[in-house]
Amino acid sequence: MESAKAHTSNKNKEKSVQEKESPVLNGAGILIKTLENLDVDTIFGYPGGAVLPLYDELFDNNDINHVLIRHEQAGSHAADGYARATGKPGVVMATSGPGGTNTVTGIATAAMDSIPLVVFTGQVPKEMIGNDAFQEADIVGITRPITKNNYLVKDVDELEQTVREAFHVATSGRPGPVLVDLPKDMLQAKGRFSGLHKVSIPSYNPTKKGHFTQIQKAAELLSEAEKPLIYAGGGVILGEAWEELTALAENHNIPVTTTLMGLGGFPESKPQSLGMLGMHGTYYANMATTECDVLVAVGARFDDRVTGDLEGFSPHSKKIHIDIDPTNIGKNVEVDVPIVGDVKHVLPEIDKHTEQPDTNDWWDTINKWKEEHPLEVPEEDHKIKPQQMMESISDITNGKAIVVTDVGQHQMWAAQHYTYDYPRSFLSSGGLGTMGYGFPAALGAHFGCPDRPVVCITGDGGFQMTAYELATAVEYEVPLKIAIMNNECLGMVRQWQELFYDERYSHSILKKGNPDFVKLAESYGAAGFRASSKNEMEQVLAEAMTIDDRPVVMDFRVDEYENCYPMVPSGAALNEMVLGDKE
Ligand SMILES: Cc1ncc(C[n+]2csc(CCOP(=O)(O)OP(=O)(O)O)c2C)c(N)n1
Repeated sequence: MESAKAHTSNKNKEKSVQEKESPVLNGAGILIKTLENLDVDTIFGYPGGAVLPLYDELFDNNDINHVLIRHEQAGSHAADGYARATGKPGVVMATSGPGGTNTVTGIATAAMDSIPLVVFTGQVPKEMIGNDAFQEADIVGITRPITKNNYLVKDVDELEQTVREAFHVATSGRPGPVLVDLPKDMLQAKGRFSGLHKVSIPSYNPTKKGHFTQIQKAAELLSEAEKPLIYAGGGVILGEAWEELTALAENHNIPVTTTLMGLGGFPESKPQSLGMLGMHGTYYANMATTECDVLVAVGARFDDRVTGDLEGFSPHSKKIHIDIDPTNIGKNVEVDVPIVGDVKHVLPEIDKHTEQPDTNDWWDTINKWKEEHPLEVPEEDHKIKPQQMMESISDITNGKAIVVTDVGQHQMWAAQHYTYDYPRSFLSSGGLGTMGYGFPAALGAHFGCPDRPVVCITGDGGFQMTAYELATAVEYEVPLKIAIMNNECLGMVRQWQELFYDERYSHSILKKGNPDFVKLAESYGAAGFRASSKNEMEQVLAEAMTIDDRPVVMDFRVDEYENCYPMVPSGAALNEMVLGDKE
């Protein structure tokens, strides 16, 4: 056995070896080295006084690509788009005060959709905190409710470990945003970079394996089901469980409906796919949810846009809920079989123990619903119909693009009328519903996946919230395709005002104030096109696809009175859908 003395001397030796090998750097240097060590390849950031030491480190750094965005809100959305497209955490850098507060909408957006972000903010020097110093904001306090965790690093010797912990927390369990606040004097102080990878947080240990008895109960319920349905959410994509989900559905011929966040988690070309459920879900997905006898919720959270009126939500079913976050289970809807665990581990276990349920009659019913009420695409040429626009984009990209949307009617048409066969291909702000998200998130998706075509579907309202990022897209020669569904109004607001407020269009018409989007694009050095008919639109799309050295803005003039259906009115049950204007 090693004596206490020998142990101490070994430890001292280890320490001195480590000290010899670990370089003395300032805090800024330690942070950048740690990021390199964690394989961070891209940062979306904007400089300012408090983070100047960091920007000085970045000046001659060739390993990390710093993308100079034009507004920190856009930076946080870009990092979010990068994270959703790649599965890696998105990284943001902003200065103290307004830099930090500008990231707040992006952090809240990421928190609602469980997206891993690590946001670094500058802070005033430690002794000035609390003095209302120039550009001081309590960003840790401000972001506490919208981050998974956040830190104020006071001691340079704790910086490296804190950064490693921040990445670990952001990416493990149910992912989410983490913020690290960095006082300027700490960034200037000297310390050592160890390069040691270990992170251990005893109080934080997400459960991965589901409980065996619960898995057996779920498999039994599924085996005996006559009308089973899988309801798959964003957790399938976050947990990289798309293959496991496809295997379960195909092996037992179980229909699958996905949430907005889950689109692409199950290939929509497969016969088991019912498309999206919820407020603008397909008729057959919503009917199947209402009529099923066993509902398997996989990485989904029974969000109100999915359930409609809770009283009428899937009233006849036994419910199985698989989620890595125990606080999600039983929150909105009572379930019969809760399974806390990683969907990637749990799904194959359920698959293994499930016997083939008899679903022939169930499929007859579903196929009848599909025939009776498919998603409709109006055929017209003198005006562009939004549904046509999405089908044309789906065709021209062979369903292989990363589609990034803003929020509104176009978001729902983009969800309905593009065939999502691949994960990480539909990026949208689901939980927070953040207008202005789409374009910068699409930029971020491009930086994460430069070889995949990225198409941003946006509204004339939402695009104007972050259109200034055209500067970034032009500077970095990003060949992003931006398709504006231009209905000259805040379409989703107008639709609700038409249907529920007696057509009193209060402050939702944009006509006069809209810019000339073609000239706007050209003024930044981007390409700009306009189309007003289906034929013109298809020509513009074909030309846009050939441009590979700059962004393309396409101003598609769509029918301003088109409404997005099916629609479950707020407060109604899922099967109480309005199917069209004629009703
Ligand atoms: C930041 C923000 N402000 C307001 C809203 C409320 N809102 C939801 S949809 C919508 C209209 C969006 O209009 P547009 O971008 O033109 O898209 P369209 O609905 O016409 O497709 C509004 C104002 C929001 N979601 N986000």
